[in-house]
Amino acid sequence: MSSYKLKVLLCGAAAVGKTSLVQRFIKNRFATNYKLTVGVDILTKDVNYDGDEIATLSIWDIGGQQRFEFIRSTFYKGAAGVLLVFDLSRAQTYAEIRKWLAEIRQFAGEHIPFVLAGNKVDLIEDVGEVIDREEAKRFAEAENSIYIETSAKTGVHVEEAFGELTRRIIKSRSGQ
Ligand code: G3D
Ligand code: MG
Repeated sequence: MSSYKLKVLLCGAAAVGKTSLVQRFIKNRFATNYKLTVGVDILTKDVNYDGDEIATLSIWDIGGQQRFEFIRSTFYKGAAGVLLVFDLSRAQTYAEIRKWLAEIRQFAGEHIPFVLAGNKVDLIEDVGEVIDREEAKRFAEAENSIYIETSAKTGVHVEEAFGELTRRIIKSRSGQ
């Protein structure tokens, strides 16, 4: 039986791969022709942590157009943790991370656990390095987080990103 029910948010600029990451995580597939996220999708998945303990995540995936005040308060309310995503092939999406983090902390609480995900790592061999990945790692660590490079396309590190977030949420709750 699951002892934890955790609301987890996907945050980050449009088209960084938020919906693709959650689809990969939940259905283990990469869909190339789904619709843009409209409104908020809430998907549920049980995650193992710490041996045989189970947490139930409800993962909130919001469309880029939906970030208006009225929905924003509902989105952030009661959130336990955030997967904060940028796109390793577009520097601007990394530049916006600090703004996202400020908003997350304002609406969801100063100490909310998050994992910083650099998604589309599969594209680096084509487009080269457009952001300083060491700087991303240092930034995450300075903000009491961890930096993980993912690909919703190949599936690399997607389980790890959600798993690490779950562990960090539970650890923060048990006061360790
Ligand atoms: P969003 O939910 O953050 O807005 P989406 O982003 O999940 O809708 O993804 C935006 C685009 O990036 C999609 O392409 C999607 O296929 C692509 N994408 C997402 N994750 C990855 C990844 O890890 N690697 C690669 N190569 N592409 C990815 P389209 O062409 O449909 O816009
Ligand atoms: Mg989406």
